[in-house]
Parts: sequence; structure tokens; C-alpha cells
Amino acid sequence: MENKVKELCDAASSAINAVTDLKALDDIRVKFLGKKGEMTTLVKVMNELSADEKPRVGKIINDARNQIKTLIDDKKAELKAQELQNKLASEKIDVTLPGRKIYRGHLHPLTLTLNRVKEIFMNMGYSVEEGPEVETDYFNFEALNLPKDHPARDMQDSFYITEEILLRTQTSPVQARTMQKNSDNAPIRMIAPGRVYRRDDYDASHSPMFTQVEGLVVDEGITFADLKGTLDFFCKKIFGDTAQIRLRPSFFPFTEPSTEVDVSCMMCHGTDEHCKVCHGSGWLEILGAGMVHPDVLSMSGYDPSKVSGFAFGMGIERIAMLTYGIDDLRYFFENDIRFLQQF
Ligand code: 2NM
Repeated sequence: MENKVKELCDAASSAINAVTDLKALDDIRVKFLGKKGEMTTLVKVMNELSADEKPRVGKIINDARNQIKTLIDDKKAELKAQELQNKLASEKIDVTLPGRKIYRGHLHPLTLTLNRVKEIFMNMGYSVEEGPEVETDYFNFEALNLPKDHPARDMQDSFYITEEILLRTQTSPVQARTMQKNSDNAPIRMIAPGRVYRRDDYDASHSPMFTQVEGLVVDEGITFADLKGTLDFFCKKIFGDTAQIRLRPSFFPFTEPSTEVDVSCMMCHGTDEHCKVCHGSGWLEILGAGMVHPDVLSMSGYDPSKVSGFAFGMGIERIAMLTYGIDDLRYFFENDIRFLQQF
């Protein structure tokens, strides 16, 4: 009997030593100490012993059970500690690593430029008006003093959809619509930003679609001096306080007199004959403008004997190219992320 107990004890001990996971350890516990385990079976065999042998053998069996239980408990603690170490090692994180950068979208350089232009005029009390990009021949040409036979409205230059409908070639139809909406020579101070379409080449300085801002001011006593002062103020705001303007005579069917507006070169101030921006001339053409033709006013319900007005127009791509130093218009439309990310 004693030998049998010792055998079981040794067997349990070496099994416990060899075990490497908690499940197997529990199987050993069941095998030796469980209800039908080998130690339990020994206790039952005790019934066959004589009364004076029972206490002695019982003590031996009990000591063995306790010994095995202690071995299992120690091993269990050891395996649990091991398991925790493994888990800590496999789930290790380096809290000193820098976080992943979140890439944020942002506004397109043309939108940024357009927003600045809008803001400057809104601060002078101008309203911002919009109109359709698909326009009637009437609002795009006729109401702006370009009758059907006018040479400046060559079919080859515009995208016609039908005989009477086309993609607008400038935003001035918005001005004509605004004037016709009003009555009693109501004063106007507005800008019309938006896309316009012309049958042009697509190269570094031309595009069949571009963005324009046109402006119109109508009231009693509006003069050419108001136009000049307004555009001078605008150029100083957008190009900086040192910007100067220069006016050259020009022609537009919808204004008389008409002028082309140059701004002084902000890159070289006219000092560099190789300047990439002004090519040494010191001046950059940025605006067309003039006093609204009396026929344009009267065609849209205004009385040119009571009120007068000035109007102007500019290309936003050109302003953006000058302010950001971009030498090819096509960058704006090709959405190369390496270009767009710079703004
Ligand atoms: C320009 C140049 C000169 C212009 C004229 C008008 C209207 F509708 F009032 F007659 N709007 N915009 C105008 C005048 C536009 O763009 C280069």
C-alpha cells in the first residue's frame, strides 16, 4: 500500500513537472485527485484494512494528496505567470511612437483666390449674384450691345447648344438679368463670379473653361473716377499696398469708354528685364473695364439720362497665377495632388 502511494506520488510529480499548459495540468488534477482519480480510489481500498492500520495508512494517503495538491497549485501559479508574460510580450505597444498623420482636405487655389476677391468687394458693400452657365443668346450677347451681326460674337468662338442657347462666354448676362429684375433705376453694387466657356485652345495661358469675376455699379452720378478709385483699391488689397495701376484705352461693345487695367509687377517692380512674370515691362494686364454703354442700361430698363455705371471683368486663374507664382494655367484643372497639396 505504501509503495503504491509512493508510486502514484512520483508519477503525479513527474507528470506535473512535464506539463506546459493549464489545461493539461487540470487533466492531471482530475487523473490523481478527482472523484474517480487514482488517489481517491486508494482511499476506498482503505476500507479493506484492519482498524489499527487505517489511521497510519490514511495519514500517508492524506499527506500524499496534500503533496500532489501543493505541486499542482505551485505549477498552476507558475503557468499563469508565464501566460501573463507571454500576453504582455505579444501585446506590447510602443507609446513613444509618433501618431499617424491625418491628411485633411482643403480648398482649391482657385476657390481660395475667388474667396479673397469676393471678400474684398463684399467689404465694399457689393452683393454676390449668380446666374446660369447655360444662357440664352439674348442675355449673353443681345442685352450687352452685341446684336446678331456683331463681329465679336463669331459662332466659332462660342459653344452653342441650339441657335438660341449657348454656354455663357462671360458672366455679364448675370448683370443684365440683375438690371432687368430691378425697377425705378434702383442702385446696383454687385459682382458676378462663375465659370465661363470659350472655344479656345488648351495651353499654358488658354482654356476653353475658366473662372471670371465681373462687377457692376449703377447709381446717380457714377463717374470714371469711381471706377479708377475702386480698381486701385482692389489691386492694393489683393496684390499689396505697393501695387499701382495703369489704364490703357481699349474697346468693349458693352462699355464706353473702355479701358484695360495693368497692375505694377509685384515680382520685379519693372527692374528685371528677364522677369518671368512681366518680361521686364513692369506691368501686368489683369482687368478690363469701362463705363456701361447707355444702350446696355436702357435695354435692361435703366434710364441713362438719370443714372450711370461702371463695370469690370477679370480672370481668376490669372490672378491666382500672379499671386501664387504659377506659370501654367493647366495646373488648376488637372488635380495633381502634388500641386494641390501646396496651398
Ligand atoms: C469686362 C470688361 C468691361 C462688363 C460689362 C458689364 C455689363 F453687364 F454691365 F454691361 N458687365 N461686365 C465688362 C466691362 C466686363 O470684362 C473684361
